[in-house]
Amino acid sequence: MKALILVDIQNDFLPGGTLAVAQGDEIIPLINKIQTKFDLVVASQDWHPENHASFASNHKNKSAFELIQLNGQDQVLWPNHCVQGSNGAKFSSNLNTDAVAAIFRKGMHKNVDSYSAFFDNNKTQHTGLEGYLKSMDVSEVYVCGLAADYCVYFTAKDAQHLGFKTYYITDATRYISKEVYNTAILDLKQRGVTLLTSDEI
Ligand code: VGL
Ligand code: ZN
Repeated sequence: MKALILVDIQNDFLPGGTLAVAQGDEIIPLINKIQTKFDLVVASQDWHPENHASFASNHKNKSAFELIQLNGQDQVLWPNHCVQGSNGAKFSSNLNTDAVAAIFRKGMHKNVDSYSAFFDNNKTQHTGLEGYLKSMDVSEVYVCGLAADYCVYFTAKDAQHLGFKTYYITDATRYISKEVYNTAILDLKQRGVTLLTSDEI
Protein backbone atom coordinates (compact mmCIF):
# COMPACT_ATOMS: atom_id res chain seq x y z
CA MET A 1 0.00 0.00 0.00
CA LYS A 2 1.14 3.46 -0.99
CA ALA A 3 0.24 6.43 1.24
CA LEU A 4 0.44 10.19 0.68
CA ILE A 5 0.97 12.37 3.76
CA LEU A 6 -0.27 15.95 3.41
CA VAL A 7 1.80 17.89 5.92
CA ASP A 8 0.35 21.04 7.51
CA ILE A 9 -1.42 22.59 4.50
CA GLN A 10 -2.96 25.19 6.79
CA ASN A 11 -3.86 28.84 6.35
CA ASP A 12 -1.11 30.16 8.64
CA PHE A 13 1.55 28.59 6.39
CA LEU A 14 0.05 30.11 3.26
CA PRO A 15 0.31 33.65 1.89
CA GLY A 16 -1.62 35.91 4.28
CA GLY A 17 -0.96 33.59 7.24
CA THR A 18 1.12 34.39 10.31
CA LEU A 19 3.97 32.05 9.31
CA ALA A 20 3.50 32.26 5.57
CA VAL A 21 5.74 30.10 3.40
CA ALA A 22 6.59 31.92 0.15
CA GLN A 23 4.63 30.44 -2.78
CA GLY A 24 3.12 27.86 -0.44
CA ASP A 25 -0.19 28.18 -2.28
CA GLU A 26 1.37 26.97 -5.55
CA ILE A 27 1.55 23.37 -4.33
CA ILE A 28 -2.17 22.98 -3.66
CA PRO A 29 -3.47 22.36 -7.21
CA LEU A 30 -0.65 19.86 -7.69
CA ILE A 31 -1.47 18.05 -4.45
CA ASN A 32 -5.17 17.92 -5.37
CA LYS A 33 -4.17 16.25 -8.63
CA ILE A 34 -1.77 13.59 -7.31
CA GLN A 35 -4.02 12.28 -4.54
CA THR A 36 -5.73 9.88 -6.97
CA LYS A 37 -2.43 7.99 -7.43
CA PHE A 38 -2.46 6.70 -3.83
CA ASP A 39 -4.18 3.91 -1.93
CA LEU A 40 -4.40 6.08 1.17
CA VAL A 41 -4.22 9.81 1.90
CA VAL A 42 -3.66 11.16 5.41
CA ALA A 43 -2.98 14.67 6.71
CA SER A 44 -1.17 16.27 9.62
CA GLN A 45 -2.32 19.45 11.29
CA ASP A 46 -0.16 21.70 13.45
CA TRP A 47 -2.43 22.36 16.45
CA HIS A 48 -0.91 24.52 19.17
CA PRO A 49 -2.32 25.88 22.43
CA GLU A 50 -1.95 29.67 22.73
CA ASN A 51 0.72 29.29 25.41
CA HIS A 52 2.95 27.05 23.28
CA ALA A 53 6.68 27.25 24.04
CA SER A 54 7.56 27.56 20.32
CA PHE A 55 5.87 30.98 20.15
CA ALA A 56 8.25 33.94 20.60
CA SER A 57 5.38 35.82 22.25
CA ASN A 58 5.55 33.40 25.18
CA HIS A 59 9.16 34.33 25.99
CA LYS A 60 10.37 37.59 27.50
CA ASN A 61 12.55 39.73 25.23
CA LYS A 62 12.59 37.24 22.37
CA SER A 63 11.63 37.77 18.75
CA ALA A 64 10.34 35.40 16.13
CA PHE A 65 13.04 33.38 14.31
CA GLU A 66 15.48 33.63 17.26
CA LEU A 67 17.04 30.38 18.45
CA ILE A 68 16.70 29.28 22.09
CA GLN A 69 17.34 26.10 24.06
CA LEU A 70 14.23 24.14 24.95
CA ASN A 71 14.55 20.80 26.79
CA GLY A 72 18.23 20.80 25.82
CA GLN A 73 17.50 21.17 22.11
CA ASP A 74 17.75 24.04 19.65
CA GLN A 75 14.33 25.60 19.19
CA VAL A 76 13.49 28.25 16.61
CA LEU A 77 10.94 30.68 18.03
CA TRP A 78 8.01 31.22 15.69
CA PRO A 79 5.29 33.81 15.31
CA ASN A 80 2.03 32.57 16.87
CA HIS A 81 0.56 30.13 14.35
CA CYS A 82 -1.96 27.30 14.02
CA VAL A 83 -3.64 28.02 17.32
CA GLN A 84 -6.24 25.33 18.07
CA GLY A 85 -9.62 26.27 16.62
CA SER A 86 -8.39 29.41 14.84
CA ASN A 87 -8.88 30.14 11.15
CA GLY A 88 -5.10 29.98 10.68
CA ALA A 89 -5.12 26.37 11.87
CA LYS A 90 -7.70 25.30 9.28
CA PHE A 91 -6.68 23.48 6.13
CA SER A 92 -6.68 25.71 3.08
CA SER A 93 -10.15 25.86 1.58
CA ASN A 94 -8.46 25.20 -1.79
CA LEU A 95 -7.16 21.85 -0.59
CA ASN A 96 -9.34 18.92 -1.56
CA THR A 97 -9.68 16.88 1.65
CA ASP A 98 -12.40 14.51 0.41
CA ALA A 99 -9.94 11.61 0.17
CA VAL A 100 -8.23 12.28 3.52
CA ALA A 101 -8.86 9.14 5.60
CA ALA A 102 -7.40 10.41 8.88
CA ILE A 103 -5.95 13.58 10.38
CA PHE A 104 -3.08 13.53 12.87
CA ARG A 105 -2.76 16.62 15.05
CA LYS A 106 0.54 17.63 16.61
CA GLY A 107 2.15 20.31 18.75
CA MET A 108 -0.55 20.15 21.43
CA HIS A 109 1.89 19.82 24.32
CA LYS A 110 2.85 23.25 25.54
CA ASN A 111 6.49 22.43 26.35
CA VAL A 112 7.62 20.62 23.23
CA ASP A 113 7.43 21.37 19.52
CA SER A 114 6.44 18.74 17.01
CA TYR A 115 7.66 19.05 13.44
CA SER A 116 7.24 15.44 12.40
CA ALA A 117 3.78 14.01 11.78
CA PHE A 118 4.96 10.87 13.66
CA PHE A 119 6.25 12.15 17.01
CA ASP A 120 7.27 15.27 18.90
CA ASN A 121 10.78 16.71 18.74
CA ASN A 122 11.76 14.83 21.93
CA LYS A 123 10.50 11.57 20.35
CA THR A 124 8.39 10.84 23.42
CA GLN A 125 4.77 11.37 22.29
CA HIS A 126 3.54 9.50 19.21
CA THR A 127 0.70 10.93 17.13
CA GLY A 128 -0.53 7.45 16.20
CA LEU A 129 0.41 7.85 12.52
CA GLU A 130 2.99 5.05 12.56
CA GLY A 131 0.54 2.50 14.00
CA TYR A 132 -2.19 3.66 11.65
CA LEU A 133 -0.05 3.29 8.52
CA LYS A 134 1.26 -0.09 9.63
CA SER A 135 -2.26 -1.33 10.42
CA MET A 136 -3.25 -0.34 6.88
CA ASP A 137 -0.32 -2.32 5.45
CA VAL A 138 1.38 0.77 4.09
CA SER A 139 4.95 0.12 2.99
CA GLU A 140 5.59 3.23 0.89
CA VAL A 141 5.10 6.76 2.12
CA TYR A 142 5.16 9.94 0.00
CA VAL A 143 5.41 13.31 1.74
CA CYS A 144 4.38 16.77 0.56
CA GLY A 145 3.06 20.01 2.08
CA LEU A 146 4.55 22.73 4.28
CA ALA A 147 7.15 23.59 5.19
CA ALA A 148 9.79 21.73 3.15
CA ASP A 149 12.62 22.44 5.59
CA TYR A 150 10.72 21.76 8.84
CA CYS A 151 7.65 19.59 9.06
CA VAL A 152 7.94 17.87 5.67
CA TYR A 153 11.64 17.18 6.27
CA PHE A 154 11.14 15.77 9.78
CA THR A 155 8.20 13.67 8.62
CA ALA A 156 10.24 12.16 5.77
CA LYS A 157 13.21 11.48 8.05
CA ASP A 158 11.05 9.69 10.63
CA ALA A 159 9.14 7.73 7.97
CA GLN A 160 12.40 6.40 6.57
CA HIS A 161 13.70 5.60 10.06
CA LEU A 162 10.47 3.72 10.85
CA GLY A 163 11.05 1.42 7.89
CA PHE A 164 8.76 2.89 5.26
CA LYS A 165 10.16 3.30 1.76
CA THR A 166 10.04 7.09 1.74
CA TYR A 167 9.61 9.56 -1.12
CA TYR A 168 9.85 13.34 -0.81
CA ILE A 169 7.95 15.15 -3.58
CA THR A 170 10.13 18.19 -4.26
CA ASP A 171 7.66 20.19 -6.34
CA ALA A 172 4.81 19.61 -3.85
CA THR A 173 6.50 21.51 -1.03
CA ARG A 174 7.99 24.99 -0.37
CA TYR A 175 10.57 26.06 2.19
CA ILE A 176 10.88 28.75 4.87
CA SER A 177 14.69 29.07 4.63
CA LYS A 178 16.75 28.15 1.56
CA GLU A 179 19.78 27.32 3.74
CA VAL A 180 17.85 25.07 6.10
CA TYR A 181 16.25 23.42 3.05
CA ASN A 182 19.60 22.67 1.37
CA THR A 183 20.91 21.01 4.53
CA ALA A 184 17.67 19.05 4.92
CA ILE A 185 17.78 17.74 1.34
CA LEU A 186 21.37 16.60 1.74
CA ASP A 187 20.49 14.79 4.95
CA LEU A 188 17.46 13.06 3.38
CA LYS A 189 19.57 11.83 0.45
CA GLN A 190 22.18 10.45 2.84
CA ARG A 191 19.47 8.61 4.75
CA GLY A 192 18.18 6.95 1.60
CA VAL A 193 14.98 8.94 1.13
CA THR A 194 14.08 9.16 -2.57
CA LEU A 195 13.55 12.65 -3.93
CA LEU A 196 11.25 12.87 -6.91
CA THR A 197 8.90 15.24 -8.70
CA SER A 198 5.15 14.71 -8.95
CA ASP A 199 5.31 13.65 -12.61
CA GLU A 200 7.52 10.71 -11.58
CA ILE A 201 4.98 9.20 -9.17
C1 VGL B 1 6.08 24.16 10.92
C2 VGL B 1 7.35 25.71 12.03
C3 VGL B 1 6.55 25.63 13.13
C4 VGL B 1 5.84 23.39 9.67
C5 VGL B 1 5.27 24.05 12.02
O1 VGL B 1 4.69 22.94 9.43
O2 VGL B 1 6.81 23.22 8.89
N1 VGL B 1 7.13 24.99 10.93
N2 VGL B 1 5.51 24.79 13.12
ZN1 ZN C 1 4.11 24.85 14.71
